[in-house]
Amino acid sequence: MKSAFPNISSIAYEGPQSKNPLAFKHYNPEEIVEGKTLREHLRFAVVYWHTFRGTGSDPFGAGTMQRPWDDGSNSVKNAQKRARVAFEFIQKLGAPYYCWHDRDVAPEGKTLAESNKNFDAVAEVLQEEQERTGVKLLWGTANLFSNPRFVHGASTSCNADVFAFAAAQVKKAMEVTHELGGEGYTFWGGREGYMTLLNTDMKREQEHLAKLLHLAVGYKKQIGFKGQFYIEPKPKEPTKHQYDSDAAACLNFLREYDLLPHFKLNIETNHATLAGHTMQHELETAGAAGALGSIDANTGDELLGWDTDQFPTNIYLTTYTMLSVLKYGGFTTGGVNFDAKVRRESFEPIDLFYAHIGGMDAFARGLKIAAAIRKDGRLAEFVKQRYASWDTGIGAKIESGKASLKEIEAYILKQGEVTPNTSGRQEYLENLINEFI
Ligand code: XLS
Ligand code: NI
Ligand code: NI
Repeated sequence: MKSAFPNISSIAYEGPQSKNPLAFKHYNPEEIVEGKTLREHLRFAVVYWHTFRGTGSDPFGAGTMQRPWDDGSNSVKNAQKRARVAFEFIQKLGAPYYCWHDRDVAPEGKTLAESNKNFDAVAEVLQEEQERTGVKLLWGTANLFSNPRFVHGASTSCNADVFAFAAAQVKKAMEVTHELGGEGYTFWGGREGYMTLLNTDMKREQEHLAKLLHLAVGYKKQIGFKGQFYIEPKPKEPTKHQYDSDAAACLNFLREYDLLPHFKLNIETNHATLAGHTMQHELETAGAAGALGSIDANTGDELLGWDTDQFPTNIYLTTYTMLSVLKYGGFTTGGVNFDAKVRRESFEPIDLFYAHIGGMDAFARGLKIAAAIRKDGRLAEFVKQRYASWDTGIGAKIESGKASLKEIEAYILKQGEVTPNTSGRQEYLENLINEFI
C-alpha cells in the first residue's frame, strides 16, 4: 500500500535543544526514571476515534479534516485501508498502544450480525498490523451512544430490547478485544443517565447498568479474558447527568453493586474539570481506593464548559498527574491514552503528528519533574510532618481504634485548649513546585 505520510519518517528523540517540530524534545523512550524506561512508565496510546474518525464537524458546520487516504465511504474496504494508515501513523509516532470503539474501526451494518461480520473483517487487518508493527491494544470499548437506538440510554434504556442490543454489542467487543490481546476494556456510559427526572426511574436504571456490568464480569471469566475492566467517569454531555459522574460516584456505584473488585477507573482530565474537580483530585480519589487504572490524557479549555478534548501541553497538569500516578505505583495495565482531537482548524494530516508529539513531550516532562520532586523529598516530608501528631500519643491511639470517646474527652479536658500551630504553607509549596518546572 502507498504510504499515507510519505514525507514523515519515524519521530526521533533529538533533545531539548532541537528546533525540529517533528522530533521529541523530552520523550526519550529509553531514558530511565525511577528504575523504568519512559516507554514503560507512560505507555502512550493513540485513540482511533478522534485521530482516524474525527471529521472536524461541529454543531455549526461540516467536517474540515483532510484525510486523503479515506474515500469517505462506509465500506469495509475503506475501513481496512484506514486501519493500515492508522498503524503507519502509530508506528512512525512510536506510541506502543492504541484504543478503539467497535464502531470506529468497522462500519455498522443493518443488523447486529452484519455489524459483527464487518467488525471481524477489519479486526483481521488490525491483528495483522499489530503483528507487523508490535503496536498493542491498550483497551477496547463498545460505542453505545451514537446510534439513535440508544436515545434513551443503552443498559439504562427504558426499553429492554435496547438493553439486550447493548449487551450483545458489549459481548462482541469484549471478544474482539480478547482476540487482539487487549490489556483492558473500558465502559464509558455515554448515554447512561437522564435528560429529565420526570420520565426517569433512576433506581431501576442504575440496577440495569449494574446488571450489564455483572454480565460482562461473568462473560470475561467464561472466555478467559484477563484484561482490566475500567469505568470512565464523566458528569454530563451528552446527557444532563450521567450515573458515572465522577470518581467518587463511580466508586460508590461499584461498591453498592458488589462490582468494585472487578473494576478500576479510567480518569479523563476534561471529564474531571467538567465535574468541577481537578485531574489531581480525581486521581487521588481513585488512587486512595486502590482503583487508579488508566488515564485519558487531554485537557479542556478553562473558558469553555464542554468536553473540548484538547491535547495536553500544560506542564503543571502533566506534573500533578504524574505525581499522583507515581504515588500509587504507576500504570500496570493502563497508560496515557490521548483521548484528544486536533482543532477543527488544524485540518492537515501533519497536525496529527504535531498534536501527539506535543502531548508525549508534555507527559515526558511531567514524569521527569514529578520524579525529581519525589527524589528531592521535601514535598513528601512536609506532608508527613503535617500529620505527625497522628503518629504518637492520642493520635496513634485514635487511628488504631484504641481510644474510646470517654478517654478522648478526658484527654482534652486535661489539655484545656488546643492550637493548630503549624501553617499550611501553600505559597511555600507552590514555590517549591516551581523550583522544578
Ligand atoms: C467521551 C469519552 C469517550 C471514552 C470512550 O467523552 O471520553 O471517548 O473515552 O468511550
Ligand atoms: Ni475518554
Ligand atoms: Ni471525553
